[in-house]
Amino acid sequence: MADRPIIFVLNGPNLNMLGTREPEIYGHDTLDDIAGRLEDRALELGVQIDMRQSNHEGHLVDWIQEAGATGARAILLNAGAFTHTSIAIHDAIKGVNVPVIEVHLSNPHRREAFRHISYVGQAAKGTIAGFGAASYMLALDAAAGF
Ligand code: DHK
Repeated sequence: MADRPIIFVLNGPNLNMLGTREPEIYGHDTLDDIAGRLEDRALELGVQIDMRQSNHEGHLVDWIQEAGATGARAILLNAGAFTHTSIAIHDAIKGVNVPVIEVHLSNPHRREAFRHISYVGQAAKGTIAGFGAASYMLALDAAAGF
């Protein structure tokens, strides 16, 4: 249904490797598994998701701008390691009038010190982290209420 509000679900570097990448940290679900569950939940919530992944920082900037230009309801953003490095993504979030929920499978604050800084979190409306694939589901439930 074309008129359901669109929620972008943007995923950064190495998240295409979910399922086999450090499963003790990121779990066994693939990104496609997560997308399937989000699609089902989106139907129940009366929204639709547009889920994407890229290993390239500029793609994430482009997609955040696109979400703004097309009037997306919200963005769920797991920027992967760019979370901790990217002022460009921080600025892109600030530059659009779309609420962003920062999402992480793991809890970066329990991990290495270099993950304790989040340029995404400093621009986002809120953060959900540490619940594995359920972090995405919790974020979708929150975003559907915006
Ligand atoms: C994913 C990554 O790829 C890491 O670089 C972040 C995040 C944490 C996650 O838990 O989803 O530090």
